Amino acid sequence: MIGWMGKFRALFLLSLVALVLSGCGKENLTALVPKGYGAESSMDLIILTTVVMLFVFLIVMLVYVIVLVRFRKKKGQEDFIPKQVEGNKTLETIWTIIPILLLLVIAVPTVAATFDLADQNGSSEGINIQVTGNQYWWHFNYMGEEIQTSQDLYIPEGERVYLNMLSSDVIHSFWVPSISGKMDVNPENENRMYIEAYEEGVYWGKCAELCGPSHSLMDFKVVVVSPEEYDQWIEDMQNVDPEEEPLDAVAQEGKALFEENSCMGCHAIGSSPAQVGPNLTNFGDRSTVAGILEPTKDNLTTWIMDPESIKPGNKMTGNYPDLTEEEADKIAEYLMQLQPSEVTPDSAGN
Ligand code: HEC
Ligand SMILES: [Cu+2]
Repeated sequence: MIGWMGKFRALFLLSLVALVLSGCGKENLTALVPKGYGAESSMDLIILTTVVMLFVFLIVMLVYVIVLVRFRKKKGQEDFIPKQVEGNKTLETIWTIIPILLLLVIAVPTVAATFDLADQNGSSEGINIQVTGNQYWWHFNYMGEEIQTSQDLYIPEGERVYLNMLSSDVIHSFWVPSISGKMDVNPENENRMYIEAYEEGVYWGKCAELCGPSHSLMDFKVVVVSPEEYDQWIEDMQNVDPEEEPLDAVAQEGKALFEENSCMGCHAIGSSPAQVGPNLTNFGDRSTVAGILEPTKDNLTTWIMDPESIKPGNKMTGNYPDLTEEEADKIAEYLMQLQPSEVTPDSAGN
């Protein structure tokens, strides 16, 4: 038997857990603090449906309490049977019509928002990016710009960016909660959506469809910069010449090792569309290593030596010659020096 103290303690623990867990949301990874058009439109619907549900809950509770109090068995009236309202047409009509009205209140704005978010009218003049989902990383091809990049998606603040999405393997789902709703990324049948961010910053993206052992590590970032910085970034990326990168002596050695150890078989540096692995053109500017680790040289060396320990089941593991720590370190030095632009996640704030 749990006494009232026990019950109280359980309730207290439960409230504590709720309080602590509610702190788990990250500000740049929550649909509840919308920073973009799609997220705002979802938030409006979340508020609307919550208000409707709360309204229904309160009315039902009110009726419930009234019935409990008024029709409870009273002393001396044990045999009293209240008036029976079974088959009352008026009542039945009312409680059929009210839910229909409530559903309409929810359905009309929901359907309107769905059509609005699927609108592709501006796509011919707007920025178009081909998004490719891969186990367990994201590739971005800026159409018409000759720019290929991975993991960090740069977009200008306040502009609609049209995404055309396909997967190279299994079904993934593209989700940047702060900016927009999610969209499945299929191996066939291109899905399209647009995103529009209101505020500069770095927003977290997630794969939202179970796609393999490292699914939960399939993170990416959306880097929202001012329109001027965006143009600057595009120009910097277009002007990259992998052969002309300024590198120090160690990085030069790293570059040679990178070329000797079949890294180039999967990774492109520059605008070539090779896509077995992430494009590394601006790797030194990245907000992460492999989408999830802090962008430090140590983390990068660990990744190069043993990617399996970081992302189980990834497609790099075991597909290149063994490296000594010294070699991995030199390659890491080279990759960290690939910094073609002044416009970076750091310059975009947080
Ligand atoms: C068989 C293809 C293949 C080869 C060969 C290969 N990689 Fe990779 N690499 C990948 C894939 C796939 C990923 C993405 C893994 C993931 O995140 O799931 C990756 C990820 C990376 C990343 C992280 C990229 C990012 O955007 O954060 C780095 C750095 C990297 N590889 C370096 C190397 C180096 C250095 C070599 C050579 C020693 C190499 N790779 C050889 C396929 C390959
Ligand atoms: Cu995925």
